[in-house]
Amino acid sequence: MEVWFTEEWVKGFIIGVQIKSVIFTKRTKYQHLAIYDTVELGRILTLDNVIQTTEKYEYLYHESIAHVPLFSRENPEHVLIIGGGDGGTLREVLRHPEVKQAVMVDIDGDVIEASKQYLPLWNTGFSDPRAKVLVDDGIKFVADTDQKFDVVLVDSTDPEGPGEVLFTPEFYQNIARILKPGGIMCAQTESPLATPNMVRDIYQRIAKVFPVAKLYTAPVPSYPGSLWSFTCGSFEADPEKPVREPDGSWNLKHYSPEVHRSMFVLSPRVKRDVGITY
Ligand code: AG3
Repeated sequence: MEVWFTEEWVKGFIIGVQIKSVIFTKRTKYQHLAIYDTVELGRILTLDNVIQTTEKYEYLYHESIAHVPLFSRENPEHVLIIGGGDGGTLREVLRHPEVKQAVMVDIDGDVIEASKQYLPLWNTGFSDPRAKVLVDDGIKFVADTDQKFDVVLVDSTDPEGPGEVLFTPEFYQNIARILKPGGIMCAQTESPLATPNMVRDIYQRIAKVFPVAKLYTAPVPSYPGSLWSFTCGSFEADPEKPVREPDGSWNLKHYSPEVHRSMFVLSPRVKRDVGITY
């Protein structure tokens, strides 16, 4: 018998992935967590029945969320990741030798533990001595910390459920407060093709707090619309222009300086839907 995991991208449109086996499930304090092995996408992690990450396509998302803001900064020594419990973003951040410390704050310790155990591919970051992994509320962390960061990444779930608070103006204001001069933040901001109004709302909130707010996209075939967006916010740093580049030994699969610049090229439809005027 074939077993399929399905996710509704928008009302009336679902996508499915055929399951080989159930590796782990748990109702955590915050959400329903599952890890499956699948026929086509390798291992996948879902939260509340929403696909968060897949072995086949995780590099598209993680290289995009991490390297665009990090390569826009000359010397990114201190990096904060809010969310990102599966460890993929942490892994990409720690590729940069300039990074002295990467603090990752995820509210759900069960996601971190299950990812460490069942997603070995994602996990090279957790054992790095520069990684400081905290199980804590990201909202509280950014409101309370005295530390300042070169780069802040928001690798959250969708703005429904536990992730909702990570899309509020207060949260973005606190991120602005903890950025070093010339620092930059970058958040995952949903799909401009599947849920354009949601992207517009989030983008406009970020643009109210940060004088420079720039949206870019990457293909992620396992997420709604299969085109995903990220938004960088800063006071002066320009996220469109890489100031450093990876060398061949990094073996990146999506990111390159050319791709970096191309990600900021948006179609007329996306610009119109999101209300982008630059
Ligand atoms: N965080 C963003 C996933 C959003 C997916 N949404 C969806 N499938 N509706 C991914 C976490 C990876 N580190």
